[in-house]
Amino acid sequence: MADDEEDIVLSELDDDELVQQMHDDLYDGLKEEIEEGVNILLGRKWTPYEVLTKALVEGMRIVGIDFRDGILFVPEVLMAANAMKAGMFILRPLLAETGAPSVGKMVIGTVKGDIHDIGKNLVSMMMEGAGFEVIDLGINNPVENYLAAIEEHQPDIIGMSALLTTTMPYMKVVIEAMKEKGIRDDHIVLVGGAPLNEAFAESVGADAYCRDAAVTVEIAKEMIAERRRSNSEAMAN
Ligand code: B1M
Repeated sequence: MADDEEDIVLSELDDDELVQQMHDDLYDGLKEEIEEGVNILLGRKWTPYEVLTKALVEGMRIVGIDFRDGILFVPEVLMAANAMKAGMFILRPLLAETGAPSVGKMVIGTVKGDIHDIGKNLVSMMMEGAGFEVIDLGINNPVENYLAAIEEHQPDIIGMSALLTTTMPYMKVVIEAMKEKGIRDDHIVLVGGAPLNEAFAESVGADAYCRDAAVTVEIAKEMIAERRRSNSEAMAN
């Protein structure tokens, strides 16, 4: 590390410089610096959502490009992911601090064979922030975990995440199992993850593909409202 880099005092940087530095620190997997940067931006009255998207998610996007291009390898990306999670840990309660009554319940998990969880965690955080109750099943979930959680929690929404082209087909396994049990139409099924798209979501029988966490919240709210409208119409008739 160059001497001038050692001397950087995060709190003395202006907002743009600090965000740029946080992208570099995320890239280098510097957990404590990310925590410090997040706290400084919050202290400067940035909203938790701005900190999340501009400093953390954008930084991780850059990491992703260099991972794809073979410039970064798994251990480095793991360190970046840990630094990102440390930042998210600070933001989570702030994003969830709406105090709104639950607008619906979602069970979410990353599918079997897949251990990527940053995107899923972001979705959970944003959904909680929007007033949803979220039951997070974590990573590497076989179909049995989804079915057990559906039975236990009776959620409005089942969310599935997959980041690998090899694991995304597993979403169909879960949806088919729901069909076999006759419970598919009792729940809204939302899917997401970088390699997915709308055509894929349709092909596996999901209700919608969610491009990112903010879109997930919008779609979830719309679909729950629609479902409640048609249920009350059905009861009235
Ligand atoms: Co992995 N990895 N990785 N990785 N990794 C990718 C996905 C990859 C695209 C990198 C690349 O080559 N460019 C590539 C997949 C290629 C492919 O399948 N076509 C890849 C690979 C190959 C692998 C390994 C196989 C590498 C190896 O071992 N040789 C291995 C697989 C392990 C496994 O799962 N079995 C592996 C391992 C890892 C790490 C452990 C090192 C680490 C994960 C750490 C963790 O998650 N705790 C890691 C990471 C960090 C990545 C990248 C760099 C970043 C993923 C991420 O966190 N993005 C990723 C490259 C990339 O995606 N550009 C890559 C940030 C996050 C905010 O975005 O996850 O897309 P994302 O989530 C978004 C949306 O997609 C959406 O909303 C989120 C928030 O806006 N969304 C949902 C996601 N899930 C949703 C669920 C919903 C709704 C929306 O439900 C309703």
